[in-house]
Amino acid sequence: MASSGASANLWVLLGLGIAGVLLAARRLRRPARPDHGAFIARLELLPPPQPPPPQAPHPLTGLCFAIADALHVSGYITSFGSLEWAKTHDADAQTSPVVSTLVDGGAICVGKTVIDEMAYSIHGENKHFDTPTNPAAPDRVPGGCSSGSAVAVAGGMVDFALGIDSIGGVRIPGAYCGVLAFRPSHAVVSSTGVIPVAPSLDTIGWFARDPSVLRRVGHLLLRLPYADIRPPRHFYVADDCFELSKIPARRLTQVVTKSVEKLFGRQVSRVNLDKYLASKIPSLRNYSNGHANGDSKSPSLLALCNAMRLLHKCEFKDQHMEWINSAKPAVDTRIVNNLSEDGDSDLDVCQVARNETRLALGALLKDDGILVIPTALGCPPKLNAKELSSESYNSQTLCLSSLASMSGCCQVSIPLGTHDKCPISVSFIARHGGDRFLLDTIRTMYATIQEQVEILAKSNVSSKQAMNEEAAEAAKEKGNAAFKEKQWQKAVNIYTEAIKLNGKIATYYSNRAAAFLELTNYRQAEADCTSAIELDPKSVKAYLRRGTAREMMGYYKEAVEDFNHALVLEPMNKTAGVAINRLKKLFQ
Ligand SMILES: *[C@@H]1O[C@H](CO)[C@@H](O)[C@H](O)[C@H]1NC(C)=O
Ligand SMILES: *[C@@H]1O[C@H](CO)[C@@H](O)[C@H](O)[C@H]1NC(C)=O
Ligand SMILES: *[C@@H]1O[C@H](CO)[C@@H](O)[C@H](O)[C@H]1NC(C)=O
Ligand SMILES: *[C@@H]1O[C@H](CO)[C@@H](O)[C@H](O)[C@H]1NC(C)=O
Ligand SMILES: CC(=O)N[C@H]1CO[C@H](CO)[C@@H](O)[C@@H]1O
Repeated sequence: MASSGASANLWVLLGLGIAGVLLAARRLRRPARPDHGAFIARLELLPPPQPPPPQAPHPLTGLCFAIADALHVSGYITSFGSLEWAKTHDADAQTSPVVSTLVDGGAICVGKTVIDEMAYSIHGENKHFDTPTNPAAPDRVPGGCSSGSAVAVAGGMVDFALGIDSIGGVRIPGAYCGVLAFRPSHAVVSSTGVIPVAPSLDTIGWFARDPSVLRRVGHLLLRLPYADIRPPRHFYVADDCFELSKIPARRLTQVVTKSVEKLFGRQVSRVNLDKYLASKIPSLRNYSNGHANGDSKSPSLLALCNAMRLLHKCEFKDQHMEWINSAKPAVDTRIVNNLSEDGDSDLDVCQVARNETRLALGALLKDDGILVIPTALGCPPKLNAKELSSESYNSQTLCLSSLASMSGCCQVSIPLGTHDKCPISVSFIARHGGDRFLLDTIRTMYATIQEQVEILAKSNVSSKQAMNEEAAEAAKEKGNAAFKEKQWQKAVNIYTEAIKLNGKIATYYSNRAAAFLELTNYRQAEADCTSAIELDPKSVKAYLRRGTAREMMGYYKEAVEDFNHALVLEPMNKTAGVAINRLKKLFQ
């Protein structure tokens, strides 16, 4: 009994020690926050009772959702991502109609989520409320402005969430957090009861993990009657846009190409979008000049992006400059500085460009076409990275998002698994008004796309292996050449490379053993031969070489066994026979 008491004490001590280690490890990490810091306020808006049968239950029954804190809820102060804004505004009297529509449709609204300060940026960082943690890549930004909504969906806290998207505010956090993100056509979803950012670009978008949920929410918000699903007929992959991406283009496009082939039996078409737009948006022909990156490879896209940024800035100023002036020290200096840059001279050109862009994409896509582009440049930047404030990161990211923002077309960002451990995605764009077609297309294609992501991930592993095997064979040839030139040490080094690339080939070990024999390193030679024999028990050379190594080290008995084994495998081998005779004489 005494001993069992002692061992119980030991277990307690061990347990304490492990707990101590765990505590220490936890302290090193960022303190865990409830809900990844996605929420600003928790609330509960409950749906009305179900209608009595035989009427159908509410369409969103069983789903819960969150809203970006730019949408009003009666009785709550909307913070607009800024403590100062919250301090200087009263609680709202009216709930935004989009929110009421969803609640009336059967979904429960559970909270308001963090957005970038005044919904101005695309990064997802917020000093007032702290940056929500990206569940898919905790050391990277979640993307903005609707960061908290994307995080709430990615972290599984809600089924879907609303965000606002002017210059990418739903699409970018969707891409960075690895969830589906939908930006509807401009002005098809009511933005009443939502704080405006830049009205000619503003949309209310939504996030979901499940394409059916994405579509059900869409049907309600877009007030779509149910109708037959129309299959897409044309997919246009914008090759030049994929060149902007830092992810290998094939990793993104192959999944789409294969899925389209499998589901619709069609090939995708390739377009150079920049060239196409150059001919279709004459108003912007000179617009990329005189701006930063005027020598860009994508002058039309850059012009479009510059036009979008100008509209965004000017309209934002119209909405909020007065308040900013009254609250200045409490507003992020980066916002204030950006707003004080250049004049508003080209605003008319930008307005015309919006119309031209919508016409251009409408003419390309018609009723049944999908444009395929990357949603973002690549991995989300690391938290606090310098990249976030670099002009090239911002302008290239916004080039991609300006297509839908400027044309008013609808866009969905689709997660495509991970690359270098961070989420990556691709986007589908349909013409303005093609929202239902786009949502149907995603629901039809989503499972196949994810299947192809899996297949690609596997084939990539095997192709990596194949590449290593090839490289190992090439190294062996080089090793043999060095051996022929009697460069023993060099040969050893190169065979070592080959073994590192592919450790499963007996010849590499056996050849290195030959070089070790020349270097009179018998112990290594013996070890390599043993490895070679384990991999290939019929390697006569390995037995002969090990026999030689053992003979040189004075292990005659073992040496004879090796030579005998070689003779069994190759009865006529003179080298083996001669060696056995030599050793037998030694014994006599
Ligand atoms: C673009 O610039 C060229 C010469 O620099 C000029 O002739 C042309 O009118 C300009 N186009 C527009 C649309 O401003
Ligand atoms: C853009 O198009 C709309 C309708 O198609 C029209 O009312 C508006 O005047 C156009 N704006 C410009 C700047 O051309
Ligand atoms: C994995 O896939 C990517 C994208 O298709 C490609 O660029 C890369 O070379 C592949 N890796 C290997 C080892 O084949
Ligand atoms: C003995 O076998 C080895 C390995 O197969 C071979 O390289 C060598 O030429 C053979 N020697 C003779 C004399 O047959
Ligand atoms: C969001 C935005 O426009 N940010 C810009 C603010 O100004 C700096 C300096 O000009 C730019 O680098 C940012 O991209």
